[in-house]
Amino acid sequence: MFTRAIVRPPAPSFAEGLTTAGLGAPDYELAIKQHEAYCAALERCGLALTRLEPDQDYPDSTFVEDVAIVTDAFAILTRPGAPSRAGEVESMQETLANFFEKVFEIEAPGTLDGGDICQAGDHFFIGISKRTNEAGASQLGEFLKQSGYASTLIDIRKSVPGARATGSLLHLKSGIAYLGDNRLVIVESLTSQKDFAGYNLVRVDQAESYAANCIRVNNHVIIASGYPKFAAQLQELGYQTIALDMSEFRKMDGGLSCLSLRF
Ligand code: CIR
Repeated sequence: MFTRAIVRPPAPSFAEGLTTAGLGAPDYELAIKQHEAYCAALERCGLALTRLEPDQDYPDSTFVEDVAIVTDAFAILTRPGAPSRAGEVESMQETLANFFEKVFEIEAPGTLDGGDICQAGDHFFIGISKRTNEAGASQLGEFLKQSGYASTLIDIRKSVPGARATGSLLHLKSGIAYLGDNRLVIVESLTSQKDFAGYNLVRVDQAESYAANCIRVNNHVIIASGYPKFAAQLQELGYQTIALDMSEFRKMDGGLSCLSLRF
């Protein structure tokens, strides 16, 4: 069960952040409304929120998930792969110190974005991507091992033989989400990865790939609205879902998991 989450509303500079989506500039007022709805959904799931101040200097800083990994035992400050996001770590360090006795750090030459890290029970999948390199992944793997967690690297830069190229995924969690109960939500392009073979897979229709970035929060799964097939799949499996409009965050390559650190 999660009890807390850290969030940061977008700043007025939000539209100046990094994006490859090609969906146009986000509407700031609408992004704020969507972020408020996101916070309300987390509270409905029973979480107490720590709301950080918007940070005008860092347009991508609303995507707090990328700057830290939080586990039951400790937190890790990342070293974001995008230079424009490096400075987001400092204020997160102060925040995490309020909640965690042990806060480790990824160090140069390692780079790592939290969006590439997917915890599935005692196992962590670490995506190697445009943002997370081998050095960052191996530092994280060591921290995890010391605390009794296993980890596997998943290279999302290469296409898997026989599968569609995964090159369009920004982060590993753009393509997978762990729901608990050995169940993994997964985009088509990753289904043939042998590392996921032992899981019950909820395959996301290719036309609904964005929906794969969902979050299980206690008794609910929070999903992006507008993906009816996926919503039906989850409901059929017995999950209670909360659907949120993510349009403005999608324009900046962001999804549901990116907007909070949950612990
Ligand atoms: C970026 O490119 O860093 C942001 N515009 C989007 C980050 C999304 N984060 C995530 O998927 N964990």
